[in-house]
Amino acid sequence: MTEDLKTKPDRAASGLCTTRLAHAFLLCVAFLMLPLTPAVNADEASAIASSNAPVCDGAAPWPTMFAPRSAPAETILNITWLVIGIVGVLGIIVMTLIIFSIIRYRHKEGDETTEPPQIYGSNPIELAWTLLPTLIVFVLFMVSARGIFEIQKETPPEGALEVTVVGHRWWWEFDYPEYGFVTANELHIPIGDDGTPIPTFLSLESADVIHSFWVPQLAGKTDVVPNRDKNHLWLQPNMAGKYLGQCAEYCGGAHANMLITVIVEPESEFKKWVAGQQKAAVEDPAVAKGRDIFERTACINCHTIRGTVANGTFAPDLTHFMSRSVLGAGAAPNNPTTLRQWVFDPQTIKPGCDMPAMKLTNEEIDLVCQYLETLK
Ligand code: HEC
Ligand SMILES: [Cu+2]
Repeated sequence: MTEDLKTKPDRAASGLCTTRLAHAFLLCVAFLMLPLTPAVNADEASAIASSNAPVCDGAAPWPTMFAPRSAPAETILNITWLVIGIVGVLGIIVMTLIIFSIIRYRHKEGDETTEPPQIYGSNPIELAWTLLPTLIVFVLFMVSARGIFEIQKETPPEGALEVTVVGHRWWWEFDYPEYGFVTANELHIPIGDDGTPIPTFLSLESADVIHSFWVPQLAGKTDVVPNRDKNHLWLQPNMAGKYLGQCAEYCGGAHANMLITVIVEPESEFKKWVAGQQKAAVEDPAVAKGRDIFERTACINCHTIRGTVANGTFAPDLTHFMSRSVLGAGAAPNNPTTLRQWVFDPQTIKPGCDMPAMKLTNEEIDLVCQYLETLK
């Protein structure tokens, strides 16, 4: 049998050799495209930043990694394009060869008895298509490794703002140790008034299960893991804006409503925001009744309002609750209607969340809401 076939290698050799050669040739082309991928460096990032005054809003209407506005996110996108480019070209080559082979070598009328020629390897070609893919994998490995070294920083960059992020089921706590306050769900970070990028260094931990902090326009995903050393993430936005993110690790019932809002704002505005957050809660005598109800109810076991008896840490700090644009980690916009609905029964806005309906009377709800609305 084999003898038979070996005697007629002509057609096979010519046909398959051309495809193999074509394969090898196209791999070379793909490989040569590698240097065309732009390298990333900090100068470029700041050049982009200074050409875009921070007043312009860099935020996309939905979370996307294809419109990076921060140094680490740019690095990630560049690597992504490189990988997509290489596997795309390889995919096209493979599909073309498959389609070509299907058509060219399909069964022919009157050819029932002969077996197709059996080919045995050619050393140079075997070598080529072993070495080239190895080389491509090596290049991808090196580029990714360089990216990882660039992105991962265990210590804060020079002049960075430091914030501790604590993932909770199902909301985010943001601690600003330098400034001595805690807030939730809306992270404020600065960019220079003239657009110069300012780094922010996040330390991430969890109060319960594994969550993942992901604001795709600003940086890659970083898991927050309970009972373990903190993970770190560094951001260096080059455009102001309100960026959206999402918990990216399934963490239970209300996971889909565990959103992140990052407000990148000019340093002068950021400083004003910080000063506002540092103050104790507003004490407006006009809403004393509502505050009374709040302070006599279990609210204070879960929530903190600085300057009152409420010092719970299980739930979001409400000291300056009205300075946030979102309610329940982005489950709803924060306005008097949604707030009233929330205090009546949070489960109607964020099913599965860890705040129970507090069973207050309508009058009590109105008074508590009037109080909460003064917490600017
Ligand atoms: C058993 C603990 C618990 C009690 C009691 C409780 N809450 Fe909450 N509350 C939570 C949790 C947990 C959240 C966060 C829910 C989420 O986003 O998943 C929350 C969220 C809120 C929010 C939205 C905060 C934000 O930044 O989005 C408000 C407002 C609020 N609670 C008001 C109240 C009031 C008023 C009371 C008392 C009438 C009360 N809570 C009682 C646990 C509690
Ligand atoms: Cu989560």
